[in-house]
Amino acid sequence: MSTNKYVLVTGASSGIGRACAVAFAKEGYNLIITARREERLIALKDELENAYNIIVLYYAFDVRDFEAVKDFASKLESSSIIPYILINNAGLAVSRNKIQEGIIEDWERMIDTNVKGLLYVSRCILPMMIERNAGVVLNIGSTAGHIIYPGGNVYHAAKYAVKALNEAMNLDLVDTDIKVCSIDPGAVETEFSIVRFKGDEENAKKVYEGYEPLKPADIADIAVFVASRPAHVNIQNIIVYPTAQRSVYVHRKN
Ligand code: NDP
Ligand code: 8X3
Repeated sequence: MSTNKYVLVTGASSGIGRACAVAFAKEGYNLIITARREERLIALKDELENAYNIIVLYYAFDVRDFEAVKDFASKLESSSIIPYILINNAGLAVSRNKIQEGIIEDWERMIDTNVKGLLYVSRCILPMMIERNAGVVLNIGSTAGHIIYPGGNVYHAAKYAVKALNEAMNLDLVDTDIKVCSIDPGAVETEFSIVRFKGDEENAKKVYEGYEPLKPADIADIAVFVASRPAHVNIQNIIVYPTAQRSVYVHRKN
């Protein structure tokens, strides 16, 4: 049965964001799903509305485009739709070059999406949530925001920034009832590595060989758990690795 509350998920067309949409739909939440690939959003809307008898709104835009984000937020506002849960998930890594060999465009995609995109969406949506004085922000950070591996440089910088922004958001919202948590996974098998290796599926597959990585649904379970704690309980950070990964070390069989 619908809770009448809306969950806004950025990056809902794939991976962790898609799994979060499915998990919250199962809990009876209505959804606002966003990403750039509109056809995937439409297919997800159809699937979830049919399966769970909820309302799913979709908006296709690029989180790097502040005008598009503003326009999206004002459409919600003019329909009096205020997200109860905001999942800042849209993000990516591009390449694993050393800094001295880095590609500027890749750096800009990572910083603009993971850091500025998260800020743009938060800047436009938080005022509505503050006015209602309720809700939960889930920032999808990464273990890459806690420890560095070779070639990760700018992706790490972006995810360290997400860690900083999560802490800052907690402080900035201390006089509200809005809770803020960064969920920081290690390796999750999604399209992440295909994007990182620019469509090279063979190389992407190797990232997850010889051990059992996390699944997107594992992260979505955690998101539902964090969001469903009592009002006075604010889990501010969760770090989760596959059992075969400790820190940057992955134990692969064979
Ligand atoms: P996927 O590539 O499967 O999904 C990424 C999602 O982000 C897609 O829905 C994509 O949609 C969206 N997205 C990317 N760029 C933009 C943009 N400019 N504007 C709007 N949406 C965008 O990867 P994951 O599910 O793995 O990644 C989700 C988050 O989880 C990211 O923040 C990532 O850093 C983080 N993470 C991932 C881990 C992993 O091992 N997979 C581990 C730790 C954290 P579209 O292309 O349609 O716009
Ligand atoms: C994505 C996972 O292992 O590249 O944040 O840091 S990893």
